[in-house]
Amino acid sequence: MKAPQSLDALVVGAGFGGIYQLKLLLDQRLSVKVIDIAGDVGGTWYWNQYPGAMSDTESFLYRYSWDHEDLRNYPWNRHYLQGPEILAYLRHVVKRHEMRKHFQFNTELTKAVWDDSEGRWTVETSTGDVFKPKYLVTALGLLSKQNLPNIPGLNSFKGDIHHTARWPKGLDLRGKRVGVIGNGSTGVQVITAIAKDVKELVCFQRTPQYSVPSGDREVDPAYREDLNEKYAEVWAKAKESLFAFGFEESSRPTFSVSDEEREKIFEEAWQKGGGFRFMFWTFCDISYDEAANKAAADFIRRKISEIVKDPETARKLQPTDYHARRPLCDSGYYQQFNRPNVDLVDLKATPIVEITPNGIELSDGHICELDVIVFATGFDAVDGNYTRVAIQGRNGRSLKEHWADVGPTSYLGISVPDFPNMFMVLGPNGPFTNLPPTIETQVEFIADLIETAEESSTKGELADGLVSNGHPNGQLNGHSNGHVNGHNSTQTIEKKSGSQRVIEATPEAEQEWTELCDKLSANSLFRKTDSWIFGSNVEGKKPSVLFYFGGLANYRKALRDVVQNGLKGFR
Ligand code: FAD
Ligand code: NA7
Repeated sequence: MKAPQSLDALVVGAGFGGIYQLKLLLDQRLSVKVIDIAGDVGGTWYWNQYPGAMSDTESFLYRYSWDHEDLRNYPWNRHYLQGPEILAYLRHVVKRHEMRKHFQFNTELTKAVWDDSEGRWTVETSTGDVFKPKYLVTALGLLSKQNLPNIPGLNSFKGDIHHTARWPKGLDLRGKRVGVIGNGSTGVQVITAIAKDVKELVCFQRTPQYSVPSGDREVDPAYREDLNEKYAEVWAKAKESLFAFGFEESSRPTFSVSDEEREKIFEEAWQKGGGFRFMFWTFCDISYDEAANKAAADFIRRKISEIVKDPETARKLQPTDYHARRPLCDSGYYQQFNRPNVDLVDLKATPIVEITPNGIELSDGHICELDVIVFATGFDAVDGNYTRVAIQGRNGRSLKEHWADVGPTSYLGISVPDFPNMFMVLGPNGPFTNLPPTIETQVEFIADLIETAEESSTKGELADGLVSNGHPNGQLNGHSNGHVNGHNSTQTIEKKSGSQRVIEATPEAEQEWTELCDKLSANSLFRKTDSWIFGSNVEGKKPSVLFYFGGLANYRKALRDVVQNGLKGFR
């Protein structure tokens, strides 16, 4: 084992979250390192290099808001960003802010143990490096641990098998017989991208999904100029909305308008494009009212039957359950099924029996002969990356044990009692939104917590408020909202022997937050529909509440409330 390296903070994960956390902690002049299993920065976009990988958040909000100059000058030419463009953007940010030397790649956190007497974490890694940080920030990503179903015969296949989240560079599928298992957001993207190039494409679909056009198109220079003028306002508005997708969420119930008007509104959303827009800009009740949901679902089903020429294929592609999974959008998904080289297998009618050396055998005895099998089968989302490694808090109790009975819990999606000075970015029960604005919100809050602990440690007294020092990025210090200065803070940060202070959520705060998240999702049709959003996509995983459904604006209000009330809920 190598000699332990002492650090102020260790950040794990080099995606959107880890990069910004590094930036803010360096600004505080702390000694910080970021480690990642990956070979470079990028997180999601380093791993997901499959053809068609695209963010379906519009380009102007799938980036950082804090570098105002870069926000206006960095080029993007289309309304949506392709995976490689996002990767290039994140590399650019790291270079522009001279952060590269602080990253260590090809390094996995395998174990982290809290030591109460030292007031530090001991972090072990796959490279044998040992780090001893005061603060451990885990930005492990909520969609990053792959879900690879254990289908009998998997290892017998003579061709190539790839999961979309581990796509090999330069893989050429031209002229190949390709099978894609899965038709979520990823499956829809990869199928749409490769259909025209491969010899044969067999799409193995278990549950049909609702998808609407993305509306991707080139950006008009006048649009960009206008946006550049208003960028600050646009971001402020997004952060004070529910989902932060850059449109105003509707407050109009589905049946408050006539049938004709409703059809017109759905059609307008279909033409504009965007899955979240279709669900939340049109009407306010699609996600929780059964009749409203059916109206939206019927509209999309009609569109599918108009687009897909073969009526039997169209029938198979039409979902029958609620439109209540992560809303999808595409660049011509249903159209691909009009190609003569594209076939659809309905796995509910003919399930996979096994993978054979030459392909996939179905329950009716038919073998689909294939050269390549693509698993677009998603992720063990949210807590998957946390329970896979050994993170031990006080008394040697692991996070996995802490979450064993009730499911993954936290306070604010950030902190867990008995895991002191550990802060999660996008941990369980954080907001369900377009993610960069939520990531920024959490990263800034975490930076402010650490700054407070540091200040109080050096001064030997409590800082005069979590964010009262004019932190240039502090989202809660009045920089972006002007409301909170934290001067009434009477926070109770534990003082360790020596001068190190320790912050963690209280058990009561964790319980209250968990109950709130449970309550907020209780009436949602999303909860009644199996998907990764409630942890019901992975075999053997217990479904549970994994998100705060109150929206980003309310989440930010909750954080301000924490600050104004003396770090309420933290010990
Ligand atoms: P990630 O980008 O996932 O980075 C986490 C990093 O942690 C990874 O690099 C991983 O290797 C590393 N890591 C994990 N465990 C360890 C460990 N034990 N040791 C060392 N390193 C570790 N979100 C949106 O808001 N809009 C979209 O349109 C959108 N599209 C998406 C499309 C795809 C295909 C996928 C997979 C996700 C999409 N997302 C989207 C979600 C996306 O994950 C987030 O937007 C964002 O990239 C998350 O950033 P992050 O830094 O939190 O995590
Ligand atoms: P998703 O949305 O979880 O989709 C996974 C797909 O894989 C879905 O169609 C699943 O069918 C299918 N699947 C999973 N396991 C199997 C097995 N064993 N057999 C057949 N089919 C299977 O993951 P994505 O990667 O598409 O998207 C995840 C998020 O990443 C997305 O929401 C964006 O935010 C980015 P099922 O529906 O379970 O019947």
